[in-house]
Amino acid sequence: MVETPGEDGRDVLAGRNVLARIAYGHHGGRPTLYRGSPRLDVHMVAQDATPFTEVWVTDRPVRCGLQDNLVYAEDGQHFFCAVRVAPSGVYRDAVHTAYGTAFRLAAQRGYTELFRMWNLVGDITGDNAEGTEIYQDFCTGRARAFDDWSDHFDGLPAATGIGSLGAGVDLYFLACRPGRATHVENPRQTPAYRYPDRYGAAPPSFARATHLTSDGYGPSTLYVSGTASILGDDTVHPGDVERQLDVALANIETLVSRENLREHGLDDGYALAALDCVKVYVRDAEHLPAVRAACAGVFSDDADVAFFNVGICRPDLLVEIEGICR
Ligand code: 3EB
Repeated sequence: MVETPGEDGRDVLAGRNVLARIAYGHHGGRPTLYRGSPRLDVHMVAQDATPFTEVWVTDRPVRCGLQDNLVYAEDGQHFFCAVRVAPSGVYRDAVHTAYGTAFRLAAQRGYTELFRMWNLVGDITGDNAEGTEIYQDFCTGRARAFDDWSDHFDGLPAATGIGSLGAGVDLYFLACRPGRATHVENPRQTPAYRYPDRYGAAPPSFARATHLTSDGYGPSTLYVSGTASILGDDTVHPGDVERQLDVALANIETLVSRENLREHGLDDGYALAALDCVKVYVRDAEHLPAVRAACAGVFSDDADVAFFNVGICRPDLLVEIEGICR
């Protein structure tokens, strides 16, 4: 469902319709409608690095809408929504409202199965105006929205919570009709929603992965959340990017394995080499060459792998990885 477009920016890629575009580039901005689909520009790439556009496509006709800082699109089976939360001294109320508005729209239209979310947070480990870490401030607002809507949505979906180069928060997510999603945890890691409160007043609202059964067109798919060097709830190997990368990869390997998916009632199972649409987030630019080299030996030559030099949600985490198995 993800592709990298050509330069012509047409609405239809290889005969398919665009559900949404997310431009990982040199600047951010309000979400817009562009040639009949939502478009979100996120400031995730420094001036000297190459931008990258993520495109969600579908064979079904797409309808879309724009209201204030929110865009959405639907194809009858899938729902995409993006919201920009403007830079602010304190984020929890604005994030609560942004997620609440988006959840209401998804629920009203019958897309009650959330399956993948991204949260791009400016100055993620910096302090807000009250001296609380911005990531923790964000998590509080998000948790309140999930709490409000827990009767409408079943469980927490796969997610990424990562730094951006801009200010403010960009969030986007995908949902579908009920009955297709299974949320997956990792035996090597404490579920994030059960992290102890020393990591923040409200725990992060996400699952380690979400499995989506086929809608009758494409294959079934496993969406792997942002995964870092965390065992239980502890960061391991602070200061050592290569060992952190090994732990993150081992976490994903266990997460996507047949053995773990069977524990969740699923038939599938994947190897690391099946991971595609990979995003690798690296905190320190000096670590990029080593991380790129190590990843080249792990992911398939056919996989799309994008690298980003951005903040990560704990100051001691140096690298984080997400992807999709089909
Ligand atoms: C972690 O495992 C690392 O807040 O949505 C990974 C994926 C992380 C998603 C989120 C945070 C989020 O806790 C950080």
